[in-house]
Amino acid sequence: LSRRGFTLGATALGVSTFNIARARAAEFTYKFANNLPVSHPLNIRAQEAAAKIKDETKGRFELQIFPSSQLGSDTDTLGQIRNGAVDFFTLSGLILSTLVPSAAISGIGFAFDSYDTVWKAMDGKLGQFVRAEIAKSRQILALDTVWDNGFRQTTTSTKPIVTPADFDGMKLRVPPAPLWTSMFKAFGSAPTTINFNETYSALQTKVVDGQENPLAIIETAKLYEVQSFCSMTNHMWDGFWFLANRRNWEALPEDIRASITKHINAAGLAERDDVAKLSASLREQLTARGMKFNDVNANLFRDKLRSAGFYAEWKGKFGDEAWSTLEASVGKLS
Ligand code: X2X
Repeated sequence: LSRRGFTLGATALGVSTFNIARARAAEFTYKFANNLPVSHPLNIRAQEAAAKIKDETKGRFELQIFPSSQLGSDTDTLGQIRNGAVDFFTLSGLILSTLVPSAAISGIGFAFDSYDTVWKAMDGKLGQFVRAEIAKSRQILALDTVWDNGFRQTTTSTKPIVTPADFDGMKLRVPPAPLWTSMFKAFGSAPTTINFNETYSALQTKVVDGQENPLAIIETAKLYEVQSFCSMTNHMWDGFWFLANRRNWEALPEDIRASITKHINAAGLAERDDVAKLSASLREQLTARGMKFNDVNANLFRDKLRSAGFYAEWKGKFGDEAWSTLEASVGKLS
């Protein structure tokens, strides 16, 4: 790790055109990559945390934030956090499951009926279980606070999803993770995996007719510009693990690690509140932008998953330990 020398060298070459802030180089400059727009609460709270950490470490540590998949798609960035080219990365447990299979467990369809149940599980035994599995990878580790993405809703450019039959044959974008593809096949749709950074253009060019994401993303990523209907399917909860490259994390002095841990975890809790507030208020705002909303009977969709064998299949894939840890938090699932 020659990051320290590199940073000082780069600044020394900057001479007088650089502003004063740049003139005092941080001892450690670490990269945090994520897939969300700067206006999403995840980036707003991460920026606040970065400022607090810089302050508390007296400028020794600088967290450089790269929003909007600037360093690559989620699939690319997962490679970069593993090899240390990226230091921090927020990633859905479902996409992380391509490296740590049990990390997808929180995405089982209709597992959580409320945020209360989500945070009891993710801040409790289920979260501990997955965090330990992530640590076994040796390459990456997860900080304590899981950040919120939200309960996912379905948008389309063609027609609302009212009953499961409306999914029949529909071309939908899903994120690159086996659980997503499996779930949307079970609903009867024709899912295509597309990374988030290519989702807007896939919708715009009608490569796919729809997608599913929480309201905070539909708003901040401006998906309402290319989608007409929003069906409140609430088919799964999704959150972000705040991942660190282990080698780079362990290269930091203890006091800097403590400062990052404190401020990032607190920022994650604040972000949860922000997203919960947005998910309560955005329906009105997105309606004003022209989206047509409808509610669904979730039982019909859960029954469809059940009769397609979705729960039985994934119970077998995750195995008894993961499945019973989930059921201990949310009740019997299948
Ligand atoms: O890719 C998505 O749809 C997103 C932004 O919700 C995730 O990161 C899983």
